[in-house]
Amino acid sequence: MNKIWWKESVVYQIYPRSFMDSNGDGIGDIQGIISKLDYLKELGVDVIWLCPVYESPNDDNGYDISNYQTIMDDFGTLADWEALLDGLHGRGMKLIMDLVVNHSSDEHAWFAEAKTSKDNRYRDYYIWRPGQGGREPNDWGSFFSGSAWQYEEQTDEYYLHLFSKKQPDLNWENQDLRQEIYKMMTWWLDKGIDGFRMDVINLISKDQELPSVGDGSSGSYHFGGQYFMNGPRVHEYLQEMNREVLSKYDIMTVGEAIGVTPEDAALYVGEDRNELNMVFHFELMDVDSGPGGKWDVKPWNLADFKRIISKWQTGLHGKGWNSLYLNNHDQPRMLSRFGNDSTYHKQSAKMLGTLLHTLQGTPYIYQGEELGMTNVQFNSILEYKDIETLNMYNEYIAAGHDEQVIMKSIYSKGRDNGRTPMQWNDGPHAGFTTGSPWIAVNPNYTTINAEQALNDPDSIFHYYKKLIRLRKEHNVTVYADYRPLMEDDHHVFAYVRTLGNEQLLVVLNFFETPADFTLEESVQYETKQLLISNYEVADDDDIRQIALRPYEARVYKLH
Ligand code: ISL
Ligand code: CA
Repeated sequence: MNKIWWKESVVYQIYPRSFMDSNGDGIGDIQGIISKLDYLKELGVDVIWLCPVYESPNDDNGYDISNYQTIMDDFGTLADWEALLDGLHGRGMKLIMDLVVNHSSDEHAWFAEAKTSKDNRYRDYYIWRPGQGGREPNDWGSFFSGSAWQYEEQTDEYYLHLFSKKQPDLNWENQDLRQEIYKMMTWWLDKGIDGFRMDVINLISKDQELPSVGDGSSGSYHFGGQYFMNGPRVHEYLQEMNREVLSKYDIMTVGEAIGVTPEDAALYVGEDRNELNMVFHFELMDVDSGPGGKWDVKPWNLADFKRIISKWQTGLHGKGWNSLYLNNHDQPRMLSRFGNDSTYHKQSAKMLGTLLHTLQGTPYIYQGEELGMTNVQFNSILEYKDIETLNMYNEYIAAGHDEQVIMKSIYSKGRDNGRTPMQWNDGPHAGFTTGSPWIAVNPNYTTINAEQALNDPDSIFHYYKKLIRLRKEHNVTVYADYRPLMEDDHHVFAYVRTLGNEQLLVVLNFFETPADFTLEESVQYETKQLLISNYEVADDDDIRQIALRPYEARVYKLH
């Protein structure tokens, strides 16, 4: 057992725009976060992952960066940011920053230069190609709808943008660009940050042929992932980054990695690879996507859900470390998606939280999850702000899809579900702002809010606090291996984790219907200790056979 601080940490993700507004302009900001540091300390999290706070025209809420070394005006100043870092460190917490270097903003000074002429010294920081027969250089579609190429009149060429057209992809083939990025990362690390979350980091190396996916006959755009996911030079780049920057600091790194399998992931996080510490994979987030992708919503089932988790738990065991998350700023709220956000609000939120904190890996809590915040259903598309959602809506409407069907998929998958303001209390705008919020507050703030949760000893918040504490008190919750139980059962998710002579038994009823759990004979023990549960449980309860109540969760330590 190789003890490492980031394996024992619980991370809390902050989406600054929606966390807390300090000055009444309706936009969350750094001083707002500072005013809530005691709340975070009370919860007990160890590390804060701060989504981008850099200068940005906000085409994609800060994921389009126009200056990597200044703070966005909406959020405050560099002095505010330093006060945040000090405030966290002073309370024994750490800070990791979002690193968005697959692309920059088209308003970044590099791009402003690059587009002026083919021989500009920054031209090659981006990916330019001439058109093909009056069309784009290839048939790749953007993640945010339409072509992945944008025509630039001035030089009569197209540039690649896997995301919005205001997010041109950076050309990692260019060594000067890579050095600029390493210099920038070093600048932040020297300020004392504790690591990076790296945005879509497995997309930075593109197949230099940039081949089309189809044969051109359909005229439509296709997902070109095979040519840029885990591309030819990605590991070379990350090893270079590690050698020149990361290895010089005691930090943690987590890379967002689209379309990776556990085998791919092992190449990024393998302990002998000198690349990253963890990746975020998407397999679980795709469990309710049909063949048409994320907007093609299909019902998920527990068998698939368990299989994916088991595959990652066993696939990386002994090779590299897992990251654990059930939602974030790009995903619907976990409770509305995998739990029950009405009748069993509290029970199912606690059940999901139990899963998150009792697997092998580092748990990531997304802001509001600890309160049981839910998805939102705005009546009109005009209330939605997210570029991915709005572009999809416009494209589908233009293609003649039914508006109600589109709205339904937005209700279940839209990113704004996770971006409504934090619900601090039952006052106006949930106490998030004294002004008018940039995106509407979820109307359920009158019952779901932090003030209420802090005052209720039985709240989701207090349960999360206990889960986090358990990870500190029992090494078995962090380091133990994982073995699934009742694998084919469609209602119960159960597993046992073993570290030396200690075992952790986790039993979760994933649904409203009562379900039976049977502990297989192979799991032997002399004493049992109930570590946490979301219902009252008698001390002498027989764990060989449990009649589980709706969304019941129990964790035992066995000796
Ligand atoms: O979840 C997704 C799949 O449809 C996308 O919403 C998301 O764009 C993708 O997961 C990549 O996410 C990251 O990079 C994007 C940014 O919009 C996301 O917020 C970020 O997490 C581009 O920087
Ligand atoms: Ca503000």
